[in-house]
Order: sequence, then structure tokens, then C-alpha cells
Amino acid sequence: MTKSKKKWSRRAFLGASTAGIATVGGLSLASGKSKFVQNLGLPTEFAESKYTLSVCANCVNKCGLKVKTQNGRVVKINPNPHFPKSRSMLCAKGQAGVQVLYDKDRVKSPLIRTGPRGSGEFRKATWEEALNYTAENMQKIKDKYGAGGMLFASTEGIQEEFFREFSAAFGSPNHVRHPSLCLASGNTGFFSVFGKVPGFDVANTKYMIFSGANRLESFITPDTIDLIDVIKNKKAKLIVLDPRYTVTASKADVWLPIKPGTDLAFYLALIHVLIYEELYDKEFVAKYTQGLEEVKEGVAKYTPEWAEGETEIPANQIREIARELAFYAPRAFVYKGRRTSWNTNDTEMRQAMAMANALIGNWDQKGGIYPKQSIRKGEMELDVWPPFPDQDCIVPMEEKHPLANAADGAYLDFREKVMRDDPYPVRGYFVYKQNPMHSLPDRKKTIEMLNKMEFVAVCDIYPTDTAMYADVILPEDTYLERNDPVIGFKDPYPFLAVRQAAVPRLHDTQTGLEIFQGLAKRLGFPEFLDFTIEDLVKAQLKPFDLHREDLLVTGIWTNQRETVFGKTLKEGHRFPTPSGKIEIASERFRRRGLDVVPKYRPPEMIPKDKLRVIVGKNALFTHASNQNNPWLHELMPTNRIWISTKAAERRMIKSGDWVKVTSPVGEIKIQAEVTEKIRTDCVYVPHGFDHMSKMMSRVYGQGGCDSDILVTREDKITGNAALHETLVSVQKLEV
Ligand SMILES: Nc1nc2c(c(=O)[nH]1)N[C@H]1C(S)=C(S)[C@@H](COP(=O)(O)OP(=O)(O)OC[C@H]3O[C@@H](n4cnc5c(=O)[nH]c(N)nc54)[C@H](O)[C@@H]3O)O[C@H]1N2
Ligand SMILES: Nc1nc2c(c(=O)[nH]1)N[C@H]1C(S)=C(S)[C@@H](COP(=O)(O)OP(=O)(O)OC[C@H]3O[C@@H](n4cnc5c(=O)[nH]c(N)nc54)[C@H](O)[C@@H]3O)O[C@H]1N2
Ligand code: SF4
Ligand SMILES: [Mo]
Repeated sequence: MTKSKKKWSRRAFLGASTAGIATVGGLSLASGKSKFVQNLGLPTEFAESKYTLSVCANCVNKCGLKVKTQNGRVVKINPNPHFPKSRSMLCAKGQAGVQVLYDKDRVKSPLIRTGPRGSGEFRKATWEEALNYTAENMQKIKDKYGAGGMLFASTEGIQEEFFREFSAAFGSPNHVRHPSLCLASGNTGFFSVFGKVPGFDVANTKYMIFSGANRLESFITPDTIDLIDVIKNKKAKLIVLDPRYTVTASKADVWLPIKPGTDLAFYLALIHVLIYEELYDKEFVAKYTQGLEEVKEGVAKYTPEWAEGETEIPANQIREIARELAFYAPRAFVYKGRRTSWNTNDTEMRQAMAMANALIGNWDQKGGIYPKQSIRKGEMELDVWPPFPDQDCIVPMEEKHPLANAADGAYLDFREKVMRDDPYPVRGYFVYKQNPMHSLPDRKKTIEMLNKMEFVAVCDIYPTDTAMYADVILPEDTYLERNDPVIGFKDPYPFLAVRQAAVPRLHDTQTGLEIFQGLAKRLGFPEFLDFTIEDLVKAQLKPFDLHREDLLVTGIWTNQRETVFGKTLKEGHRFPTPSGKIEIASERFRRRGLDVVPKYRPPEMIPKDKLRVIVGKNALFTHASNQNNPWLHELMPTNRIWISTKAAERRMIKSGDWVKVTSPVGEIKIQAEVTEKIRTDCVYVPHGFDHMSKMMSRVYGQGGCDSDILVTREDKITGNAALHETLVSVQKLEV
């Protein structure tokens, strides 16, 4: 695990260098707040309104909010139209945020477990007691096993940074984050070609190919908003490859129900056509890329006719798509997607997508793909460093997966190693803002891991299934009750925003920073987090001569009003790859002994009586985190497994029937949804149901949990979880 680079000091703050700032967007930044307000031409009375401008925290997107309060109560959450990333959009989850605040099921004070693990028996504790108890137990683990005896796990969030600092200061090399359940392989695939993970100019494109990437249900702002506009106004052609007829597929010009796990074959054939029909952008490829000849040779055998056999997409359709992609280039792209935890060949698949983009010369072009830019915030000066861990991380990167991300770790490897005490025992587990009971495949194994721990602490806002196995639950304030540090956004262009409390805290909860400060103090390293959020905000805004209040006039600050294209296409620009060029044939892969041109391995054959499980997001929920929200629960109280009419008929299953779904690791009982919207060889389980925590009163025991049946498989290159590698049998249950 890498050591944290950025450290906080006690008092001294350091701004980013003016040279750094001046490079953002090629413009110099406004220096005064009044100037900024005038620049935007917005009514100043906006600032005095009864609305609080803030940032949503119900999923990764962080959309802009205008929170309405009356008599000290949040009554409505609206979008902040000035927010470039989300504009006038606020999804159902964002609006139901009101109920995050007032939910009776929230954890309202620290809790210490009194009954067996999983029983849900806890007693209320004071913060003093809960923090003492947590620190004492962490110290016990450290004394017995070393600091590495504590595993820290977290999912992204603004205050997650403090948790990472805290775990580094504690001295553990074992910290794992969510990307290896989500997007690690996709990022690595694109990174291998461009040395960067690009943005996609959905708003201005003419042609898009989406694999999965269900943007109209799995929201990523601003892509989702731009896509709606593009579809409504017929601005571009959309091709969707998805074994399911998703909402996005239903709005596409072409829906291709590809055989799951075979997208790599599709993209290799696409590349084959681009090269062998000489459709690629010759000038661009010659000037900015390397490796064409090697790729040409590597994809020679991957003809559309060959790919038809793998993907079940007709060869002539693959050819046509390749030709159209090239025709519309550079205002065309193959979209990366976000969750790439699908199969064991995910990195290669995303690498092939990136290679196709490189070939059509859409890099840094309007309507194509572009390097994201950011505004460099000020930082707090570093003068105290955490002790360097004297133990190795239990999952040495590159041991199994040559390009696992060292900072984020590979979660499933961690679980495996913990189970085997390999290479040393890890018996403490501190989970921040994460619910591994649902987000890791094979829930039984996760329970085993939790039970193996001598101490478990969970910091969440709800009494989740993971929290039920904790010795102590440390409740954080919800996002509507707390001020967070400044957030630097990159989409669609760089801007800053800040999360602002709409109401004072309602219960006996704390901010993440307060919690980790309290623990750091008790564990003997108080200097690491010895500052307030406001100290940090001041340091972050110092280079721009701004204050928190300035960010609350419109909810954002920026010096740029559009995406700037073409800056990396200037003479002498070096791409951040080993060769300094766009690497159609990846040198980084070559250096790690990996195939430079992806080699196709077909997915496991599906025996006649089996079906492949695929998972995905639902527009109403974020993962497993808000199925219990009263408003959202009312809209979808349970889940049903999607099964095709043909597969259902063969098993005499009708919609609403209860079925047993059996995999090599577990079984679930769930009602069936018989539908034409899925391939006949797959089933789809909407994620995030069957909560085991009785304290989640509405959703407890409702529906089926996909993590109960998913097997543990990983992408070979990054160790990203491969969540679509499970074959199941489905049987009607007689009631
Ligand atoms: N409403 C909502 N929005 C969200 C989230 C949420 O939980 N809820 N989560 C956020 C997060 S963290 C992420 S990572 C993103 C995820 O957003 P996406 O990247 O869109 O991922 P998913 O919705 O998980 O699933 C993608 C689609 O892939 C399809 N699929 C399955 N197997 C295959 C295959 O082999 N080939 C092809 N071509 N398609 C396949 C599935 O049917 C599914 O429709 O969404 C973000 N936005
Ligand atoms: N089976 C299956 N597994 C999956 C996926 C899937 O589709 N199916 N999707 C994968 C993907 S893309 C991802 S990104 C991961 C996500 O994995 P997780 O991050 O584990 O998913 P969530 O359920 O969103 O868990 C977030 C937790 O944070 C808590 N929380 C919310 N707000 C706050 C706060 O302000 N403070 C604190 N302390 N806690 C808060 C929520 O209550 C929730 O328990 O899961 C992956 N795993
Ligand atoms: S997509 Fe919805 S839940 Fe996510 S940040 Fe935006 S409004 Fe909130
Ligand atoms: Mo994700």
C-alpha cells in the first residue's frame, strides 16, 4: 500500500503556486469575491435566500442542491441550476434526501454491541465511551499483531480523506477502497492507452457506442443530462450493447443484446475493421500514436465473422458500426462506462475500447474524448509525517494482479488473505462509509471474515448489515447537517463547490473529522488531524482569494465556462505514457509482461440448465444504501429476478412466482419477473435487497441479495471484482 503523500500540519497553510493556478484553463483567476459575483451576473439577493446551496451525497455524483428549510426543518431539496455538473437535474434519491435526515432508523448515537455478532443487540453509548472503547481495542490489535493487524476499508466521500489519513497515521499498510469493486479495470484499460482516464463529450457528439453503461438509470452527471438532451433532440446516434433492454437501450437507435462477457470480441473486431478497411485517422495515428503495425498483426484473426460467433452480433452489423464510428469521427466515441467489475477480462476489454478511440482520432476533440482538467486547490502545509508502516501490506501489489492499484488495493484479495492469516493475522476491521456485506460477492465469506475479527468498528449513518457485525457503531452526521471541505470538480469543466449544512445536527452524531480526531488523540497521534474543516477550507481557497461564503453565492466558483479542447495536440506535447505518445500498443503492458494487443478468451460455456447472473444499478437506489428510505421504499419495496419468457416457460415459472436461485456459493429465494427484456441465457438481480439488519425496519428481509449468490472471481490484470461470472440454476418453488 502506498504511503499517503499529502499531510496536514497544525497551523501553517500553504497555497498552491500561482503558476499552477494560472495554467487552469489558460486564464488567470479572479482575485476578489465581489468581482466574481459580478462576473456571473447573478442576482446577489440569492445569497440571502432561505435556501442553502450545498452538494448531494446520496451517490458518487455530488450534484448541486438548493435545500429549502422552513422553521429550521428541511422541507424540500431542489437542484441548483447554476451547478455545471448537474444543472437542473436532481434524481429521486437526491430528492428523497429529506428522509435521510429524518429517518427514524438512523443511528442516532454511538452504539456498543451487547449481543452476539449480527444479532442487532446494541446499547447506547456516549462519544467519550465509544471513542475510548474503539481506541483501546485498536491499540490491543496493534500491540498483538502490529498496526497491520487493522484493516481499514472505505468508499469515496469528502471526509473519507480524513479516514485515509487516520489509517496511515495509525501505521497500517492495509487500507482497501471501493474502486476494486467498481471501476479499477476500466481506468487501467484507458490509462494504458492515453496515460489518462478521459472525459466523454456527450453533449456535442454525433455517434456513441455504449457497452452496458446504463446512463439513464445509473446516473453519472453531466453525462446523463447530456444524453437525455441528445436523445430528445436527435443530436447523435446511440448504439447500446447490453444483454438487458435497459431504459438506455430502449432509447438507443440500435440495441444489441450481446452475449455477456464477449464485448472484447466485439471491440477487437471493430479495431480489425478500422485498420483493415483503412478507416482509421491516418494523420492522427501517424502523428500522435505508436504501435499500429503491432496491433494490425494482433487483430488480424479477429474478423467480424469470427466475432459474430462469440458475441451473437451479426458480422455485417459490426462492420457497419465500425464504418459509422469512423464516418462521424472525431465527433464520435466508444464510451468507457463506469462500473467495469464484470468479467475476468475487463481491463483488456476497456483497453480495446480505448484503442478504438485512439484509432479514430477523437482525442481532445469536441464531441470526442478529452483530458479532464482540474483546478488545483490550496493545501495545508505538511510538517508532520505518519510513522512508516514497519509491516508489508498483506496483499503485495503485483503479487497476483500485475496492475492492481496500490492506493486502492484489491478487495477480494484482502478478504482471501485475511481468511488465511496470510502472511500475518489481521484481526481488526474499521469500515468507513461502506457496506461490504452487500458490495462484496459471496456474503457468507464476508460474514466469515467479520466473525474472524477480534474488533470491528463501523462508521455509517444507518444500522447496515455490516454495522450489525460491528463491536461499535460510530454515527456520522448526514450531509445535510455538516460542512465539508471544498470539492474540486472536473466535469464538464473545472469548478469548485462546497457542502454546507442546511440544519444543525439533529442527534448525537459527529463529523468524520471529529471522530478520527477523537481517536487519533486517544491513540497518541493527535497532531495529524489537528485542524478544523474551516481551517482546511481557508487553505483550499487561499490561492483564489476566496472564502466559503463566496462559494455559496451561486453554489460554485470557476474561472472557466466551457470545456477547452486541443491543448494536448500542440507541438511537443508528451502524453503521460512511457513513450510519450498515445499507445495503441501499450508499453506499460509490455513492461509488465502482459499482452500488448489483448488476446480473446471466451467466457465459460453456459450449460443448458444454467443461467448467467448479471447485476446493475436501479434508478431509485444507490447500491445497497437507500432501499430503506421511506419515500424510495414506497416506490420499490422489494426486488424480483428478471428471467426471459423462454427460460421461464421451460421452468414453468410465471411472473410473481417464488423461485430458488442456486449458485456454487449460496442460494436465494426471490420472486420472478418474467420479461422479454433480457437474453434467454441470463438472469438479472437488482442490487441491494434482503437486508439482514432488523434495524433497517422497512427493507429487512425483503427480496433477494445478489451478493448471496455471486462467486468470487477477479479481473486478471487489476484484481477488480468480476461480478458477472456466476452461473446459477433457477427452480420454481411450490408454495
Ligand atoms: N441510480 C444509480 N446511479 C448510479 C449508481 C447507483 O447505485 N444508482 N451508482 C454509481 C456508480 S458507483 C457506478 S459504478 C455507476 C455504474 O453505472 P454503469 O457503469 O452503467 O453500471 P451498472 O448499472 O452496474 O451496469 C451496467 C449494465 O451492464 C449490463 N451488462 C451486464 N453484463 C454485460 C456484458 O457482458 N456486456 C454488456 N455490454 N453489458 C453488460 C447490465 O445489464 C447493466 O445494464 O453508476 C453510478 N450511478
Ligand atoms: N452485487 C453487487 N456488488 C456490487 C455492485 C453491484 O452492482 N452488485 N456494485 C459495485 C460498485 S459499482 C460499487 S461503487 C460498490 C459500492 O459499495 P459500497 O460503498 O459498499 O456501497 P453502498 O451500499 O453505497 O455503501 C455506502 C455506505 O455509506 C453509508 N453512508 C451514506 N452516507 C454516509 C455518510 O455521510 N457518512 C458515512 N459514514 N456513511 C454514509 C451508507 O449508509 C452505506 O452503508 O459496490 C460494488 N459491489
Ligand atoms: S445522481 Fe442523484 S443521488 Fe447522485 S448526487 Fe445526483 S441527485 Fe444525488
Ligand atoms: Mo461504482
